[in-house]
Amino acid sequence: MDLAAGVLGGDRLQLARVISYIEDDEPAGAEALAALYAHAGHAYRVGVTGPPGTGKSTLVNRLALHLRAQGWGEGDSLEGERPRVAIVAVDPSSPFTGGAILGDRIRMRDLSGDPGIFIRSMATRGQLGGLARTTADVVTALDAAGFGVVLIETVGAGQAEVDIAKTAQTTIVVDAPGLGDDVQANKAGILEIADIVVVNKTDLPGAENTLRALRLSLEMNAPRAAKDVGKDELPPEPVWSVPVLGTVATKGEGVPALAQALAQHRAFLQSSAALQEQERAQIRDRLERLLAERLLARFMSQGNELRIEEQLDRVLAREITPYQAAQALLQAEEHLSQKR
Ligand SMILES: Nc1nc2c(ncn2[C@@H]2O[C@H](COP(=O)(O)OP(=O)(O)OP(=O)(O)O)[C@@H](O)[C@H]2O)c(=O)[nH]1
Ligand SMILES: [Mg+2]
Repeated sequence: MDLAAGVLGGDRLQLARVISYIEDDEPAGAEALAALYAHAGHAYRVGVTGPPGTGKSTLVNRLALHLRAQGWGEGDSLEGERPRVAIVAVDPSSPFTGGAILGDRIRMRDLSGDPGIFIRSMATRGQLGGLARTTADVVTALDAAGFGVVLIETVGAGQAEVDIAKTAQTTIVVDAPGLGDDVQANKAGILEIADIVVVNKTDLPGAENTLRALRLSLEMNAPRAAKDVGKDELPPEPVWSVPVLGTVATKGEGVPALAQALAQHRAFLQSSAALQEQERAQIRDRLERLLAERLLARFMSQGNELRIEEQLDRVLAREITPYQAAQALLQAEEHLSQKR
């Protein structure tokens, strides 16, 4: 049984199996990935993130339905294309309960039966760093399986979301009115990763305020405007100005406009060199993480566990700083490897 061939041939069961192997860190997962990697790189990867409960799952659900039924919308190069859509819901905050699971059930009801849609939800197993890596691998498998769009939903507003968003080409940050200042997306700093901002639940009171506040913070943090670029310099790079869109996901309102904004952002990426640069930066980031992980694992396996404990004791006693401890450990390691 060749798993990779099954995935490439459109076998959903084999695809689900490969994803499970990837999640469980089974060698069969790595083996399938190695065979699938060359076939990936065609999907449009879209991250959807934001504070809990803002309606991300509902929105993703509607967006998937819209793309399947109507495609991207008018006025762009992607017009008429009705992509197959894969949804990956990642829930770093709550392994057992929470929105990903609930959202999944709603999706099952609305989206099941369409072979052009594939849904997978993933809960935390182990570290968040591991989750970001697993997500990237799952997305690769879906990409190789021929899904034209992969929507990656993450809950929350922390580093895990930022890391997972690094897998995406376009990142949508979903906010909602009435969350209170402490959870508002702009306060949490995730606006920085947004290519498109959505204020969902605009049927609720306070929507206008939220829209206005977000537009204002984006304006203040906007990259230098074209007018600031010196006249003698090279022509200015095209600048993407982040749109702030209102939606009512439960009714599908604003979803066509969101699909169009996505198509526009993708066209923007393709027209500039941004897409290739982004791809290279994302792969570099992954490579460095893997290297760091493996170097640390190797370091640990060479009997350094005890030495680390010793250094830890000294740092705890404030005899040395963590920097000095790391330095001492590296020196001991170099000394040993010279003797080996
Ligand atoms: N009034 C209103 N309610 C909405 C809208 N969109 C979603 N909801 C409701 O908001 C609640 C949360 O929706 P979800 O789609 O699960 O939100 P989420 O952001 O995926 O939630 P987590 O994954 O738990 O962070 C549900 O009860 C939805 O029915 C909307 O546009 N207006
Ligand atoms: Mg959700």
